[in-house]
Amino acid sequence: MSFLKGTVVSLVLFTFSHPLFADSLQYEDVKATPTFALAKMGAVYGSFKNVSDTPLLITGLQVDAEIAASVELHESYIKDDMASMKQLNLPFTLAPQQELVLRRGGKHIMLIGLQQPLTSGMQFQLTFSLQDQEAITVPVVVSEAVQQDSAEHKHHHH
Ligand SMILES: [Cu+2]
Repeated sequence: MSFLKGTVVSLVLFTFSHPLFADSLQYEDVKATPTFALAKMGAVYGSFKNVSDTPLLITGLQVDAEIAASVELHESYIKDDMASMKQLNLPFTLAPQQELVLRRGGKHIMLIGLQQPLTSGMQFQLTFSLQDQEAITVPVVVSEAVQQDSAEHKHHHH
């Protein structure tokens, strides 16, 4: 009955990504960078916007155990000409209409304890736990084409 099983799985995924939840958190360009074979960490970039009228609290981040052991929100910074990064504590609050842009050299989502290298074209799910709301599962594609922390950062505003 593998056909039936497949159907159930797709229904579950559909439920989690139902447009209903896009009412509060919208996302775009969610991508992870490819890693080298023995990498233990990977980064996810993209844009996340609270399009609701109330603050949105991101209380947790999860990824498939087959992808990585844990997920953290990080911020890169330069100190004494050295690039470094720190973990940002959750919950992370997005004010109404506030956008969280994750990009190289800035805030990013860190996958820690990679179980396998991330290769171009791979896809996986990242789950955002939200206070007082259903969790949102966001599809992530592994791609070289991630947002750069540069002036020509081309994000379309409406
Ligand atoms: Cu990091």
